[in-house]
Amino acid sequence: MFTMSTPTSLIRKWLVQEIKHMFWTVADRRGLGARTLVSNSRQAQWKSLRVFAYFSTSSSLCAKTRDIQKKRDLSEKKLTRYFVDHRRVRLAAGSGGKGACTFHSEPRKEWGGPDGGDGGDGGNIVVKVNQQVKSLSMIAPVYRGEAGESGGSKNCYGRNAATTYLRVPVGTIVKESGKIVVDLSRHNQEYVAVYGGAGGKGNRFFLSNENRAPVKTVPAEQGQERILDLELRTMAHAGLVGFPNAGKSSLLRAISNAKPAVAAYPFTTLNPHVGIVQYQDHEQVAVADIPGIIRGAHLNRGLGVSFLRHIERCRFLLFILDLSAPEPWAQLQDLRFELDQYEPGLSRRPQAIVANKVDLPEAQENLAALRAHVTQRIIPVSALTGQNVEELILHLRELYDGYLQAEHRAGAEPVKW
Ligand SMILES: Nc1nc2c(ncn2[C@@H]2O[C@H](COP(=O)(O)OP(=O)(O)OP(=O)(O)O)[C@@H](O)[C@H]2O)c(=O)[nH]1
Ligand SMILES: [Mg+2]
Repeated sequence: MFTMSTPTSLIRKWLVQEIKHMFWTVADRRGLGARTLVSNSRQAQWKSLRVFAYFSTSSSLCAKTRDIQKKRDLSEKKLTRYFVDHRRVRLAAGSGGKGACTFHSEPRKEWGGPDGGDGGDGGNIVVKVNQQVKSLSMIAPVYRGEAGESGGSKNCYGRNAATTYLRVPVGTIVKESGKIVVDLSRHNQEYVAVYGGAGGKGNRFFLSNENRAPVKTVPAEQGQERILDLELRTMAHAGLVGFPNAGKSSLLRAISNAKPAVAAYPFTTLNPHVGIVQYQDHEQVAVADIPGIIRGAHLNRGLGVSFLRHIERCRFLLFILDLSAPEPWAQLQDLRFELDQYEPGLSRRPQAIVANKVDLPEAQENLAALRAHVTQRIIPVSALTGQNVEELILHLRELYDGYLQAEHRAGAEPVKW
């Protein structure tokens, strides 16, 4: 007898058959015959497991593909393409929306009066700090803010335009005509660079007892325009300064997790690198490694002194001297001279003198000569073998603690990582 449930059961049957058919087709395409699934032999059981491996994501057979692939480090040359520390931008904020001039009219209300709404304000352009951003390479040369919406009839006001954000790294300085306008040194800090134009007024705005049918509107304002220079000055507590090949990058590798390139030729480092030195009490000291400086760098010899802008913010300096070179004290004098040429007084910041490559045979003699010429404390280390690096790390902490105390005394908030 024909019952009501027959069509439903037929559809269910048909669906089950279709799914089975699809399953066997996939298994066959993968080269695994359907026989392998129904056979009782041990080998066939193993093969059937392999079939299920295609559909199971938790199987141990899939584990190999689940490994997170580590990105390869960028070479120093490629990094220069991505690391941009200066950009000139033209900013034009959005103009306001027009005010409307309309009159209300409907059956039995022919003289409904003025009902033109105001226009919306133009969008501002805001420079905002984001600590995820590491360079100014994503900054375009021109930015235009959104325009405000025009007003409409029936007292409809135009919408205000959204703000345009320029995301910049921590430590960006905004300059206009060579003068510093703002120093953006905190995460999420904002600077409204240009203001959008105010929206125009519709004729409803001018309705008064004296004038019941105004036709006057106020035109919208244009947005502000400015040309600004964005300059990145790397933020770190300590800066490594030294001649090329002195071992700055090797030392940063030895004391932190940073991996700047190390090689036996001068000017290996072309971009600043920041490494973090971790202490047991969870304090962290940021150390910046910059390209090497040579005698006459302020006359644009070598890579010049423009890189010194990256250690301008550093609270203390580490002078790295190469003990394998004769007269290492001459390196110290040259470095101090070049720093002062860039910014007078820069070489008098709290500092430590680090004599590197103490593992080399000629180093002991040069170290004794250096001690005879320099009265300040000298920390002999070997970045290659790790010899005496602890003393440097402890001294770095002393300098950091001194910086914290000085900031607290001045009532300022110290920069922390
Ligand atoms: N024997 C010895 N060699 C070292 C030591 N530290 C660095 N070197 C070697 O010195 C060479 C230069 O080292 P880098 O760390 O690239 O020097 P750098 O100061 O960063 O050089 P630039 O980036 O060119 O300014 C490399 O061949 C290092 O292996 C050390 O303590 N002992
Ligand atoms: Mg280097």
